[in-house]
Amino acid sequence: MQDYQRDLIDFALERDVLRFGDFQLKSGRQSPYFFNTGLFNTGEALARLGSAYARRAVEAAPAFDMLFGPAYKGIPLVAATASALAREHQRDCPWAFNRKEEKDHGEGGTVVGAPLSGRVLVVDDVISAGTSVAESVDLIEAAGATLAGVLVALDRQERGQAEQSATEEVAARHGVPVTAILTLDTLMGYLADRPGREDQLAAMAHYRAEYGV
Ligand code: OMP
Repeated sequence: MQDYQRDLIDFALERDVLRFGDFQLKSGRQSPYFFNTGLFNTGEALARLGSAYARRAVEAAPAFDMLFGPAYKGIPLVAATASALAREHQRDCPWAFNRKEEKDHGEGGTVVGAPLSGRVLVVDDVISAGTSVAESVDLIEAAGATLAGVLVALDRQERGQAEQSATEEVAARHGVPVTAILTLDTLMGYLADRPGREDQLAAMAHYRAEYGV
């Protein structure tokens, strides 16, 4: 684990972004932990998160020409990532997001920001069962652009709709990798080094045995 990944987990715990309890996921699964990027809800928190995304994008994402953040949670994430890429990596990358509602006046269309073109890296929050990616792919392909990959803060390393992991399903269906700043493995490795967190670690291991790959 790298320092910036450990720092992000420390910060996620401090801000209650990473919480333990009993949570119903979008997939219907009942999880003992939840990672809510919406709680990085101050300027400082968003800036730190954006730095971690940008670092991971530079370090591990496939080649891309622009960034796209799916509404709603992807919107601040893509803005913060683009900003950090420019400030910290001298890379002035175009970025865009979609609106969920059709607009019939003004600038029209559902995509706001830079026109979708070239290889597009989707910036999203968390991947669990992986159902969210398809909508972004439709928008990108409808514009004649290409999906480069998906960058998320956390890959929960769960099964997708079938037996493969969600990230393997995305790779098989769309032919691109999912890159994550953190994975369930990283979270569990972090907790294993922290005395007093044995119960949380055991609950995660139990969940992984049921829904993991
Ligand atoms: P999938 O479409 O099943 O991959 O679910 C991903 C979405 O679930 C994310 O975009 C979040 O909106 C939400 N989510 C979290 O934010 N954090 C979690 O720890 C788990 C989920 C989830 O519901 O699976």
